[in-house]
Amino acid sequence: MSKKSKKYDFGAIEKKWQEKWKKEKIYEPDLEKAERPFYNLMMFPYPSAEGLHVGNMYAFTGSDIYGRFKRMKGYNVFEPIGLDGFGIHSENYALKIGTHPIKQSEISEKRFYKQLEITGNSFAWNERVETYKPEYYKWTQWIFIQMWKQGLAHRKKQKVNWCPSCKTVLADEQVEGGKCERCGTIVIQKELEQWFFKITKYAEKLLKNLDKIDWSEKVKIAQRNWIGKSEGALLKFQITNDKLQKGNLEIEVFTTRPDTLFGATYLVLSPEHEWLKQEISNSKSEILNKPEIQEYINKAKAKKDEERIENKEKTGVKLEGISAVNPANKKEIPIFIADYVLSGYGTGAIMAVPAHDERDFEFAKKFKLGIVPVIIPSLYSTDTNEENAYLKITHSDIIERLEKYIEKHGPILNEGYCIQSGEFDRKKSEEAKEKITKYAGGRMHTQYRLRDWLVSRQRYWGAPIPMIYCDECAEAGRGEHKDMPGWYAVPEKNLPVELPMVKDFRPKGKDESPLASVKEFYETKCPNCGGSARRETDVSDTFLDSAWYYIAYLMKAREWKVGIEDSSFVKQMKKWLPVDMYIGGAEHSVLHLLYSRFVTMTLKDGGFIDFEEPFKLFRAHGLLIKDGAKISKSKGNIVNPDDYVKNFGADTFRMYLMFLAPFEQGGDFRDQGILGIERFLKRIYFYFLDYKEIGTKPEEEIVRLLHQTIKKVTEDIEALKYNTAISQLMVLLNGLESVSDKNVLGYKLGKENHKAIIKLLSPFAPHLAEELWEMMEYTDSIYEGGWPEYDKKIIQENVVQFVVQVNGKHRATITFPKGTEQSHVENEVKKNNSVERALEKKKIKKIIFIKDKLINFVI
Ligand code: ANZ
Ligand code: ZN
Repeated sequence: MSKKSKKYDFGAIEKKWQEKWKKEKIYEPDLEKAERPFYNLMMFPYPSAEGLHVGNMYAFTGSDIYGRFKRMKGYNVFEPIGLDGFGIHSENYALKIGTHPIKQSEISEKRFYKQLEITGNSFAWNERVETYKPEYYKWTQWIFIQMWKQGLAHRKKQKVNWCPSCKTVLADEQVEGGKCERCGTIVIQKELEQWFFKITKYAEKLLKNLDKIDWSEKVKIAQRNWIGKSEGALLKFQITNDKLQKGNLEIEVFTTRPDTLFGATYLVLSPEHEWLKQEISNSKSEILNKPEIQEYINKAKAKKDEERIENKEKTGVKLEGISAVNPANKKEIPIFIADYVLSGYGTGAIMAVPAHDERDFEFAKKFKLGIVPVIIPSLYSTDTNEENAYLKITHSDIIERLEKYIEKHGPILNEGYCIQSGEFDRKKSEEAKEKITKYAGGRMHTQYRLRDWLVSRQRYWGAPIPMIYCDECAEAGRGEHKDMPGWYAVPEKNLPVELPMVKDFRPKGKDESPLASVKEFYETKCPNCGGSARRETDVSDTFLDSAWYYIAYLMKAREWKVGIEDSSFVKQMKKWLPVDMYIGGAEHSVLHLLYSRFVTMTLKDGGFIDFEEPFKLFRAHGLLIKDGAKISKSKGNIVNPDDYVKNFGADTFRMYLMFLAPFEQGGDFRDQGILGIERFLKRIYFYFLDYKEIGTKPEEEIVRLLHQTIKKVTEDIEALKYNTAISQLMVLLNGLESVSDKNVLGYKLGKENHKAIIKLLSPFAPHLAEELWEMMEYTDSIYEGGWPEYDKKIIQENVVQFVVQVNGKHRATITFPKGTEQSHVENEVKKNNSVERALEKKKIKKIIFIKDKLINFVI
């Protein structure tokens, strides 16, 4: 029977190898003994019952290719998988379809793992973890307690984001463009007491360490922006009127431009400013227009921050009856409240410098307030001598010109030189910052935009926060932290605090969790006095679950028998952590990726681990697009990977996804493209099926192509440019098939070279590669003997380095194929910049050409 009649039966091939991999546990490294550990991690998925979508598969495949490549290179690769099933996402889904989340999570889990099995990833299946299992969240709770012990967990009352649909508070990071990240409902503000983690204490470290880690630049930028470091000053302005005694009342502002203080012509408070609140309720207040102010405050409340910042039409109300004193020039200036000043940033009050700030300028124009320029950009001077130039610009008509300029073009935002600033005139604004701050009795201050992480949720489906509140101890002023009387952590030996089975798990919307109506749950004993006490009934944000999962996989490997604090676990963590390669979505830049870094830093400071950055290398993959939109349910362009795997095979589908574009860029999903990859894999299959060993010496040309391919595929995988690695494999196959005597020449490559070809293919199409290896009756394993190496000499053999001279002087060295004609060399080298410059467009008198070596232009 002719072999040709055989078909590429991917279904049978893939099933066969998946079973074999599972049975032989070849993707389970020995976590204790591994000599070359490589932790290859893909971002924790949070599937609901909708299961794996093509976006997950895209991410996982890209990560798996990298892991397989490292494995072939001789590393002991650990590539675990699990799922983050706690949280609003899963809970909302359970609510929607009317099953209990405990039950729904079982269904989703089964379905998800089953789907994953057919994708052919080299997962370490034994170490699967799920965040909603008590053995897992025991440690989530333990981490909460460490935060508490380190003084990083605290309760405070403040305006927080509230999703009216999910009926819970949300962290700043979970609000996207004013909407709930989970359900898309517009988020409102509520004043509530909540649990926070003091991530702000780590702002500087989170920022600085970014320079030390190798991460996708766009993610670093997003984190830098989110942390939002501003260097400036805190300045105090006295409040005054005829009756008020000077010096009693002060309002502090934060400014990044203390150099402009002499130009501050009014003060603005945010409508939520604390002092204002007191004044409104103070019957002896000097403010004369309280009702008008109260009305403005009420209106501002309803507006979201974004709206307030972006609003072109500035609004505000002047505080009648009082004014402030500019601490630099002692001039009295008016005070306003306006919603363009936010309460959550800086001190919630600003000094307004309309000549140099856009928003202040708009406001000043509308309310007809003074605009005093105090900075002049150096570009105004025409004289190169700074002193002379300065003399000219301080001339009064220049100030007039400056005022006119600002009137016409708006504020001058750049730094420059101080003018109209008393003794600071002539100083560079950069230098003046500190000096003016000191002069005005202020202090330099660094401000971060980052706010503390709100971690409590009024929901059911999460890890209960392991805290206990005792009324009696509170009244007596007892507690584990002075500033939080009555609060005690659950003793660690009593962990986990199990989430009880509660029939009615729906969020109530009464600012509390459904657990708050479950007596059996919340009634407990005070760890301090033994009296009756109440458990915290909020659960923690699911992002706390996923902040430490990279450690959980290693704990699961020890069957949860060791804890993070166990000395016997330290060795294992040292060996495997931090993670060597992490791949995931950039949409988690300020969620998971920031939280995870923070939690890791606190574990380091707690003395449990010896690194402070969890992921040495992080690469963000791109997004899959279909019909011009990101693939998502709301866009109605969902692609179910199961169908494609069934119809085309996992190998084809994997390779197709990776062929779309560079992995970090994402790609445009189109059905037609799959057929091309399917054909390609078929051709490879039949190429090997027809293989006959021929004893003659391999053709130089085809060996070179192979070595060029090894080089390209190796470098491209390293750079996650899987698409061009795949196209190079296509070029290789074309070469193998198209050399003159199709059925002979390619095969002349010999056994070792053919092994190399299969290995190059294996990260992309792992099942087919194994099948070919077996078909060829190679007796060693495909994983032995390492990744193919290329020979530099073979690649370069037919190229030469041409020395290019102009009048005998070396100008460039340029590579050409051996034997290139003079005319071609001449044309090409003239395009080189330094050669072109040396020739100066002059007439060439003579050309000396030495074949494969040198070209010299005489001009
Ligand atoms: C005076 C000034 C003069 C300012 C000037 C800017 C330019 P970043 O870089 O974002 O930190 N500001 C301070 N607190 C604010 C708040 N709660 N709401 C709205 N705006 C606030 O910006 C800091 C600058 O934003 C501060 O410096 C302040 O305006 C304003 F020529 O003070 B500046
Ligand atoms: Zn007590």
